[in-house]
Amino acid sequence: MGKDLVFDDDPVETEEWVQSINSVIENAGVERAQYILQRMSSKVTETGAQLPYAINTPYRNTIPVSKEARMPGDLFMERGLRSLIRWNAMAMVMRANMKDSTLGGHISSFQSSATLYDIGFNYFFRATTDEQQGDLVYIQGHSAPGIYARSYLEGNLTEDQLDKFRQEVDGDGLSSYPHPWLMPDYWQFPTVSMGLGPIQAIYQAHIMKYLGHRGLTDPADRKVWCFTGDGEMDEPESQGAIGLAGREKLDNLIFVVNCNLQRLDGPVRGNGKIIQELEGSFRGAGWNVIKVIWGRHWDPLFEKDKLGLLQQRMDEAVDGEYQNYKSRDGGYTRKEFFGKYPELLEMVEDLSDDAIFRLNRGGHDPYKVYAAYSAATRHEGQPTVILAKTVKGYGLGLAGEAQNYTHSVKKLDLEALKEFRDRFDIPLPDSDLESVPYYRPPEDSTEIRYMKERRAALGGSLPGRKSDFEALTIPGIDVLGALLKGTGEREISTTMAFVRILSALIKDENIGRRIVPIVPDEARTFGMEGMFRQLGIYSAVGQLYEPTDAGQLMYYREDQDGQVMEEGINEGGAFCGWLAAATSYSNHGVPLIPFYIFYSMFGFQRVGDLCWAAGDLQARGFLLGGTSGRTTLNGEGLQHQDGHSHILASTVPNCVSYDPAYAYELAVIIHHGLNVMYVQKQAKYYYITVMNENYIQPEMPKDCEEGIIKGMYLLKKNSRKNSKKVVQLLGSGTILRESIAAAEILKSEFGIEADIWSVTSFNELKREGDSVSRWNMLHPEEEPKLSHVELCLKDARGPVIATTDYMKNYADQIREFIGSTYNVLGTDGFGRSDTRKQLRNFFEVDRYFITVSALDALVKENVIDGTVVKEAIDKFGINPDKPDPSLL
Ligand SMILES: Cc1ncc(C[n+]2csc(CCOP(=O)(O)OP(=O)(O)O)c2C)c(N)n1
Ligand SMILES: [Mg+2]
Repeated sequence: MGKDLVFDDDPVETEEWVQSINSVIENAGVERAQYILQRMSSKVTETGAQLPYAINTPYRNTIPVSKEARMPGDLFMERGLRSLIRWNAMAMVMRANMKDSTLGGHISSFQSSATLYDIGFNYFFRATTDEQQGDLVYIQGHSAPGIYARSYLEGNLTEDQLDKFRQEVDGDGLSSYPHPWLMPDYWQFPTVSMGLGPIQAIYQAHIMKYLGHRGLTDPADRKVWCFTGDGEMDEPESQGAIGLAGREKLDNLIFVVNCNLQRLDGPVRGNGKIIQELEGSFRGAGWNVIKVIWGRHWDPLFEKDKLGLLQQRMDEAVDGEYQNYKSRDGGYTRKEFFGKYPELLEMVEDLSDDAIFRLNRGGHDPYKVYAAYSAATRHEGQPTVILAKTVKGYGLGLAGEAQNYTHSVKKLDLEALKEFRDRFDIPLPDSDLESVPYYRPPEDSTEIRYMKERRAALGGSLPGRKSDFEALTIPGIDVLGALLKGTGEREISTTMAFVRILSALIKDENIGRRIVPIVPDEARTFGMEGMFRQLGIYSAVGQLYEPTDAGQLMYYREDQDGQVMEEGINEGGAFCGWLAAATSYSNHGVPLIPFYIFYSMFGFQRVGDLCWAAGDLQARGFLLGGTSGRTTLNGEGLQHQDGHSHILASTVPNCVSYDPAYAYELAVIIHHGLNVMYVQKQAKYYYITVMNENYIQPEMPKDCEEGIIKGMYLLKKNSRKNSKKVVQLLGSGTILRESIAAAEILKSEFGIEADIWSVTSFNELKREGDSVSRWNMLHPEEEPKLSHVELCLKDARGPVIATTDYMKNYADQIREFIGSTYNVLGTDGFGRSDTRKQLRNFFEVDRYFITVSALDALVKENVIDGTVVKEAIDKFGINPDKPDPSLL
């Protein structure tokens, strides 16, 4: 690294160099100066030296005063309105906690970002109207009170509603954080799980470009704004996809990082500088970086800083010290910051301690923020990140401005309230303060009119979400007719069946173009490479090279209007691409049908929190968990074999999940899902597992569609009337085939008849069953209803044995609805690599274990004697002391 700038052993020589570059700037312009510096730095790097500011610029604003776009509005009016927003935001949190101190809420985060939002709302964020598609704004989750407070002033929320902050159970309360599920006409994006906002915003911008390139929308200069905290930037999701944004040149994307230098517990980078660190990361990823560090009160001091000493002091102070300057007072800052160099002390000798304290940070200066936003919205060819320095708990003064505990402040005592009121000129007398009332100027006041005019000029109020969309025309199931007929002698997997379904749907004239196939570098795994040439892989720049397989039928074709989204090895990102496409009906008014196919092990397990957010977002689309099943994907071993994704899928209330065994089941489910989501417009999304095991796909039996959708249907009735030795075998996924084989063994070896049920979804059976039980409990005097499982098994006899390639819990969920002995076989424990046959024996889900379990169930029901079980165990060569696979 270069020498510390403080120790200059030849200031005269340094000054000569500085003067030379100054004269180049004056005579030939900045670009020429840049060129010369580039040549010089290139020369120096020949020696192997690392240049100090290769990626970072000094700790000052990126936009020089001379280049700042001028904010056109009324500074004082806006400050007044902002102060009211600050007050009301604080009041709503306090009032909720006065009612019940467990309700919680945050005051300090919004106080630090009030100006950042205000400038956006006053000048930049456009709403959707008949004429324009609005901007999409991801709001920092715990700044929600400030957004509600603005809506209140704009007249879109009432005081009653503000008083129901965080009290949602009885109706129109306001949700704690942005949740479209709970406020579907208001919030667009759930952001409060740190990191999910940034990664979603990046893919939102990506999909916006995709839609534009494919001619499905005209994105014009629509923007995606993402507000995030500096602490939040530590989440891998926050920065994990910034490379994609740079590479894809997403100039429709603007990040605003609220750098208040603090997170929940304390400083984000006490010993360093978060802004400099983020500058390096984002610039390295190809972003346009705009630092907004200092407010305009510093400008005259910079003017005086001929020697660069002020800059040097700014560069050397660390964030922990910057936090101290704001947590204490101007006298402290004079001594500790300026006091380090006598020249700097002299520079501020005319300033009072108060004036020093008021030397503002960039993120609190409307002019500086406006200039940054203006530059960001005009910047082409790169995404922009604005790194705005602020103070956490700005204005809280006594109550904890810039203190380490600031994040958790939920109330102000009377003294602090008075101080806050005075600082922001809120027209409330002392006598009113105790109850912390809201304050809204009269409807016809100049303030309210000003505020409304600003929004009217931008198309109306925000936030606002559109729930409705024009239903799609879904073709009849006959387009999937080939899948319903079975494959004759040919053995194929359900994955292959899925690819056929997808190909058939893509050919449909109504919905074909709206289908978005998404893969995370796994298309070949799923046999989808044919789509590369047929549909093209989306690339914003087309294809700048000839692919090595150009001569082949299924070559790797990239295209600007390619339909397939090949997102690389990035399940989180690919999922967010799916999410953006799955919510396009709301954000673009264009319903899309995204199919995201991935290794099922790397879905819910990997990006579960995003799957939860997808429910909140009311995403519509299909997730396909490929190569699923703990024993069906065999050779890949422990980290690949999924025996639990269905259990995780069941935790998302509006995710409908299926584990089909046969191609026709898959076809029926997908076709039904299309109708549910895009015709009936139910807010659901689908998770379906598909397998890589090849077998003959049979023709669809008659009248089973309803059962397939409900989760269970009778595949084959083998039991005869009056026979006593009968069992019911339930199987799902490929393991259904083991149940079928077990039925044959039971019949031929033990004279036992087994009816076979294909269970397409234990999750759906459980949901429906619970809902029926609940109804029965609450309607004790009415005829009890029967769940689907009960209805199916009403006339069936004998014990029930369920087997799946998932954990036992998956099938065990329906125990309550089974009237007889219920044995469950599943694949609990860590997977390992081996043949399918070996694995199914290891996990005890093969035909022999199903047979043993069926016999055991008949013993429990006193139909046969225990010796028969022993006989079977011996016959199948099962070691009764075999270790328990769930413990290995
Ligand atoms: C994934 C996740 N982890 C933890 C939290 C809890 N949490 C909420 S806000 C916060 C601190 C946020 O700090 P920062 O991002 O700097 O935002 P600021 O409030 O300072 O603007 C934390 C840890 C969360 N909401 N999500
Ligand atoms: Mg912070």
